[in-house]
Amino acid sequence: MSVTRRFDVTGMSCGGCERSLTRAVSRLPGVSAVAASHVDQAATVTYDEHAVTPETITAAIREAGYEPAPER
Ligand SMILES: [Cu+2]
Repeated sequence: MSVTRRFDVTGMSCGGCERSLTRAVSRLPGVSAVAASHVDQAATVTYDEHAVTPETITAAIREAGYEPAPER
């Protein structure tokens, strides 16, 4: 089943950051949509919760060079 979840992310400062984060997260199997906003300091991700976990998504965000907020 597909879920949409908002991840708080710090460190994005422009559209280029939004694109690189979007590219990094979109690459993950099970992710169907990503909308990153440096203004909101957040990324909204739609994913299949049986194919990918929030932990994997936050790891991809961190690998891309941005800082995801801790899981709540
Ligand atoms: Cu940037």
